[in-house]
Amino acid sequence: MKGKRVWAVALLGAVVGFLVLGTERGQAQSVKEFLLVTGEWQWKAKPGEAPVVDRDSGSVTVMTRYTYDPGFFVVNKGDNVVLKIHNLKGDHHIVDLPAFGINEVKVVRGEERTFRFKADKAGLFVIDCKNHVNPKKEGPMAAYLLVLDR
Ligand SMILES: [Cu+2]
Repeated sequence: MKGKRVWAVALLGAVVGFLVLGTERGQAQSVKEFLLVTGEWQWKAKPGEAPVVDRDSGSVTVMTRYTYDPGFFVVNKGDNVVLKIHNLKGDHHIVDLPAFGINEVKVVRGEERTFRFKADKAGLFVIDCKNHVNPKKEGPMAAYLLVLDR
């Protein structure tokens, strides 16, 4: 009788251990997929309307900025990230996220590019566009990836 109880406890332990390890393994292989689109924002003065002050160019009657949308997303360290970037606005953008091996990849209007990487380090990372780097170039154009350490 005592021997059967030991085997039952051992079997229960094995099942619990399998479930816990299986769950952890499942989390480690989590895939997070995001679709970012490029956006274009423009302000244009109507007749008689006062100009606005651009921080670099001074008074202007037209101002354009490019963005990634969404501009912020969060994953866990260890996640496999699938990042799709669809250029809906703008002639081309140059996507740059060197921390995860994306180095100045051109995405032309209408094109959707898919990038895959493992978020193997925690921190806040900038997805830059190297075409729209400052206000004179209708930027900065950036999205932010927060990788949580767990
Ligand atoms: Cu851009």
